[in-house]
Amino acid sequence: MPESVVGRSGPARLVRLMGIVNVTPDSFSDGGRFLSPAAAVEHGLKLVEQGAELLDVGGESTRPGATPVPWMEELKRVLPVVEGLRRAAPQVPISIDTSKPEVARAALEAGASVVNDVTALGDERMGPVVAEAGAGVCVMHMQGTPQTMQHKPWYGDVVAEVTQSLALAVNRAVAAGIARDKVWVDPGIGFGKSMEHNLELLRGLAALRSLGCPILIGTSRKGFIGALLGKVPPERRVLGSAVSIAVLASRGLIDVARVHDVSETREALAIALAL
Ligand code: HH2
Repeated sequence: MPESVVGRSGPARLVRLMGIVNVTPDSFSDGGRFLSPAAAVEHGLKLVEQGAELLDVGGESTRPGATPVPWMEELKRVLPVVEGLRRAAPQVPISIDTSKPEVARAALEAGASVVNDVTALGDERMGPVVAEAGAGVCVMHMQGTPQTMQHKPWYGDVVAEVTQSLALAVNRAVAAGIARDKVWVDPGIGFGKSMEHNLELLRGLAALRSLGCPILIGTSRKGFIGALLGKVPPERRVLGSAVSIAVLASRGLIDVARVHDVSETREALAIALAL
């Protein structure tokens, strides 16, 4: 590899883009836009055209203060979308963004192959559901719950504590029977973290490499980007989000980026990796 693509923390590497398909009325940046299954499927297909290699379908907002959704309602939102995407784009892997085993099981049966669990297998029934399906899992770090997480997040050493917590989550996944090479880790940007915590984590992301799992990152349109740019709303955080992914990729720190804006991120990545 030429010297010029070797970043501070390791060689730049290709990053897979996970396109976000939120089927919710209240997501922080795209809530209510894709409520009908047809609109959500169409959006997912557009993201694939733009370069998404996998799609993350979610039916419950986890923004700070979000109201939890009963599993039957969540399932009603996501199932037709998973089924529709499976039919329309059978080659594209689908991940289901849920922490509820009932929703995960149905989505896996309908063709999803990854469970994106922001509670890192918080419900002890989740691990076996993923294992029985032979599926993959993304375990994400969160301090508290979406209802409480931004009240007063506190850490002694945020990088060490998140790494340790994710190590335990990986062990839980493997103990439940999930193949180790199907476990991804995610530090959970914005989930029980202040702006400084988010920045420290992103700067120290190399520590997560010690876990030996692919690293997924979700900076897309998040609050810390809005704050860095001077309190701009989610729809004006596109460029900042793309830059965050390009910088992390050029340092070789991430493997999968969960993004709303696939085209823009892909362009930023193309330049960052070429340089
Ligand atoms: N962020 C959100 C939701 N799911 N999953 C992972 N693994 N990592 C993340 O950073 C992550 C996630 C929140 O973003 P979004 O889905 O756009 O908003 P909402 O939760 O309001 O639907």
